[in-house]
Amino acid sequence: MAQLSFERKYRVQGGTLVGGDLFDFWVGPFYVGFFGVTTFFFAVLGTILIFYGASQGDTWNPWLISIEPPALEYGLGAAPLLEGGLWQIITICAIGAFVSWMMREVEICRKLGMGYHVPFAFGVAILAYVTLVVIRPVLLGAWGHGFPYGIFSHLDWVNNVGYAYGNFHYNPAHMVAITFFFTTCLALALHGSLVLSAVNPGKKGDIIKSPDHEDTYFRDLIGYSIGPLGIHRLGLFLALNAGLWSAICIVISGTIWFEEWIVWWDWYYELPWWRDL
Ligand code: UQ2
Repeated sequence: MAQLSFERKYRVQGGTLVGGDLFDFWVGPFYVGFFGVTTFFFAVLGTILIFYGASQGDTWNPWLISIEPPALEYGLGAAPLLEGGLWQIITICAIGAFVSWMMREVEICRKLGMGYHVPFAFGVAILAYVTLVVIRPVLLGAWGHGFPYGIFSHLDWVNNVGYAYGNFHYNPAHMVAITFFFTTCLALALHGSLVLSAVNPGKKGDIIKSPDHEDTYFRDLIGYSIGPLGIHRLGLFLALNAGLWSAICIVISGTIWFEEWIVWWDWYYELPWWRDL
């Protein structure tokens, strides 16, 4: 279907959650909607504040610019603009923009009569970010536990918070998260290569192969095919769990676990059948 007639068919009215028909229009290829307006508002305001913060800092080197969260002494209170207040407002803008974007995805799902898988998946990504800058700081009692908004500075933050618990790779939830990230890569490499091998089989003029061929390939190889729908369920499951366990591994650090992570493994030699040997 040509792009123009395709758009005429799918640019359907309705499905909005807020604003009725008021924002139910497109700007070029982009659906707007109430949440398009709020996404734009928060994104522009947050970006302006980042540039303002940078202008008040001591560098324009893009690697080194950093918007710092408040000092721990401010606790969960509001800080002056240049002492973490900007970070607090920028965080509100970021969450406002991310959630608006997700709700705009929901409206597009409703418009097209589709499932909510895309906004749900994005919601898990938002949850990971909110865990870092809201949930864990609130549980620890200070906004200063959030991470700074800068390229190198957030790397330093990850490094320092990691070493605060010894070697973070001993964190079992971190291990699970990494395993999900790696398995996500494996699944996407298998899926991408399999689909390309079927749809782009070689010589020009060859007829493309079908999902039957894809199934047969893996049945020949390992005796099992998860199927063309199943691989996408598996992929979504793996990717969402990567984000979810990342959020879990950091939120348990300092809230329910306070020592170096390697100590957690003491449960193993404290098992009853050899603890008293
Ligand atoms: C598959 C299938 C696809 C795929 C892939 C498989 C026809 C086009 C990649 C094979 C996947 C399997 C066997 C699961 C692998 C398990 C893990 C944890 C990586 O069967 O259906 O659809 O793309």
